[in-house]
Amino acid sequence: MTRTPTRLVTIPFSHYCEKARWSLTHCGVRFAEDPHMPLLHWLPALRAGGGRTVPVLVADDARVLADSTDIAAWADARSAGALRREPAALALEDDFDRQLGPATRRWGYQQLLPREDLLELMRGNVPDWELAVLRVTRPLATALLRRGLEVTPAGVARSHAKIDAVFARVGELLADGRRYLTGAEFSIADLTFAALASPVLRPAEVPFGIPADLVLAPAATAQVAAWRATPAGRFALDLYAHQRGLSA
Ligand SMILES: N[C@@H](CCC(=O)N[C@@H](CS)C(=O)NCC(=O)O)C(=O)O
Repeated sequence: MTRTPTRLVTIPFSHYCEKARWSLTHCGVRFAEDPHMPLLHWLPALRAGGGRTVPVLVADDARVLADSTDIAAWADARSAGALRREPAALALEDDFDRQLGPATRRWGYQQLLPREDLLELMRGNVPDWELAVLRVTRPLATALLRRGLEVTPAGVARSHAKIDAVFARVGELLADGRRYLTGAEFSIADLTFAALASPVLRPAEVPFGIPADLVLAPAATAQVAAWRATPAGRFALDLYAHQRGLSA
């Protein structure tokens, strides 16, 4: 059988895509990224055999995985267990996927959607024609994203409270001095927490997407600094500094 290189269809600044990307890197799986803008990712995702969301992985054996959790499990199986996935870690992964991911995404979009420079920031990361289409359709695209992701004052306030609650729970876990969330070893729980917290912590080591040094509005900048200063925020930033580039 002819094998084509493993391909990851993404939105470059999506944190679920970052979770999949980090899992693949950690497990030493080589892949090519196929990045697209939100809304325009639908067609490539569907064409790849996935659904409406990214990441979608098309493996070199033509297998298709359309969820970051499945991609992490697949990467781990390929690398004979490089990514620890014991039941406690999987339970935390699932909780972060359900609670933290949607909340940090909503908070991030609240900062980004009003920005005139968002499209230019993505130049070089996605096909140019996608930027041209979104430039012309920007009001409609923005309205669709706001409605689809519930980026409203009430939605953002709820998400802010949820992020605080998840960060507090992570802080409680770490309070006994453990190195990682489930004990002495780095696991999928740690990776998932850091990746899904990245839109509100903005670590410099995220390899693709919104530049970490992009200046946000003063209130958002202050909020990022406050989240960074929490035990959970410091923990995630430390994971990015020391684990993000490493294969197991
Ligand atoms: N449970 C999925 C969630 C993926 C997800 O929500 N992806 C977002 C990007 S952050 C997406 O593709 N949204 C597009 C849409 O819903 O149309 C996973 O872990 O892969």
